[in-house]
Amino acid sequence: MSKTIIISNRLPVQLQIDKGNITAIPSVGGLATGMKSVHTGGDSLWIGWSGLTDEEIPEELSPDIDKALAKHGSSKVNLTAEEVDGFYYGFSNRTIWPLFHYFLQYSEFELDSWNVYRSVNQKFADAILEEADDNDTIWVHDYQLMLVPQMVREKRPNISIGFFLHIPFPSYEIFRILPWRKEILMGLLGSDLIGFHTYDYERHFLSSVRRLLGLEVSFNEINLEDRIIKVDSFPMGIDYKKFNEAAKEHDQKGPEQRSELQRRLDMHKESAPDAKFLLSIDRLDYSKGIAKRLYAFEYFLNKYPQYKEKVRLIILAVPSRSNVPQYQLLKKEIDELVGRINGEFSTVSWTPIWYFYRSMPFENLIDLYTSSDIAWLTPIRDGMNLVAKEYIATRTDQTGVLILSEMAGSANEMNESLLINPNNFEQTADALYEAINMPLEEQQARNSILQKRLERYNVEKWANDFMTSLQLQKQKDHSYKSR
Ligand code: ADQ
Repeated sequence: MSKTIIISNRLPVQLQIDKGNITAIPSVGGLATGMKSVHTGGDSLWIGWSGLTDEEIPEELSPDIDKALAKHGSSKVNLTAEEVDGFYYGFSNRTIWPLFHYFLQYSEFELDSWNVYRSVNQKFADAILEEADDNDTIWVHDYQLMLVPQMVREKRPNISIGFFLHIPFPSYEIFRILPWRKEILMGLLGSDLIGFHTYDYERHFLSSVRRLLGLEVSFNEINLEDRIIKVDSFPMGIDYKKFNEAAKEHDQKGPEQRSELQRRLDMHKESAPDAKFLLSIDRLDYSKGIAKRLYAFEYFLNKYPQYKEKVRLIILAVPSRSNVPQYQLLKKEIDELVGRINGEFSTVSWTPIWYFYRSMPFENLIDLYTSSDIAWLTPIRDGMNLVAKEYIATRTDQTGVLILSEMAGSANEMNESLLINPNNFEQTADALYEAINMPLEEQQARNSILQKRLERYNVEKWANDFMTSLQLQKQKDHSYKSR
């Protein structure tokens, strides 16, 4: 029987070792959340890093860890602290992440971390090669593993390999800056199918292939030696049912079943029924535009002072990559901005910003989504942005307004939201004004269209479309070769 091997930097579970006890907790983040519904059957294996370095895993516990992971259909790639440093914090998050999100000034080009990236990609490829049979299907995920497809292809010329990039693929003018641009392209071209969230990313990639490698590209197919590689866009959806049903259950909870957070939110609603909750949820990342959002909020309060004491901004920022200096600086900047704005505008009965710097359990995410009148998401660049989709899915009475940056991949499918340019504070402040004053019927009309679309193009459909396209591509490639 053939199997599917999913491969990503992190496994869908996170390990914690406490006094010899091993616990596995589900990971936070777009990919883990999205693939959960795909990786459920017994015929798939997920290979990735466990989140603990070799130094952190006591040797005697290693077999128990393997067993705990096997229960989740997972297998770990072992990485030393030095490898994690060069591969993950280094090349992935100090070179590729900023460059692909157009933050050129943050992008570092270190030969040493490139070398570690290459050798760690080889480790992942070796882990696949150990498990894979020729008729298996390999699905490689994301920017940390862009060399893996070619490394696997070298040893298994006929195996089926798909690659999906979860972040933007930048325009040729940006991508060409990378010293190892050809190696990255060749790494990706080991795949049979390369998927992106949007048509624009697909177009940028094809243009780089044409201009940097001089390869023949016809429509969305690339000819490389004796293979045809297909490039396509697959906008990732969410587990719509899970969010929608959780929100319905939430609606039915009596006061005693409500969480502490929900009770507090209710109390504030009761004391000021006209006040609006604005919500923003992101990993603490410069690409998410949290600082700009705070400046825009300050601008809004100055431009529309009648909304003082009438709006409250809830910021939920999930700690992320805190070993990378840019992220530490950003944390400091946001802490200071929140402090300054609250200091400037607070009254005895009103604090304009509630700021949580932590990960929250699913139940509390639902509390926040369902209690917020407006979701305000302003990434400077974002591959997709699933939070926007999750917010809409939880609006069971179809009220609520989504204000979304046009730089998020999801903006392409969410035209019924209020789309803004996050660098334009005037426009953003006006969108907030419009959202606060939008009639209920208009909110419902917009959200009912959005909900239908999200329900149809859910994450399961995304994964199935990708897998079907990969199979078709493989068949096409076989018949091309046997011509
Ligand atoms: P991320 O940058 O992590 O993903 P996003 O798509 O918004 O961004 O996904 C975040 C996920 O984490 C959401 O499912 C959300 O519910 C969850 N989450 C956020 N805050 C949380 C909190 N405080 N506690 C618990 N859970 C929280 C990357 C790309 C995106 C792309 C995804 C999927 O950067 O552009 O959409 O991959 O491809």
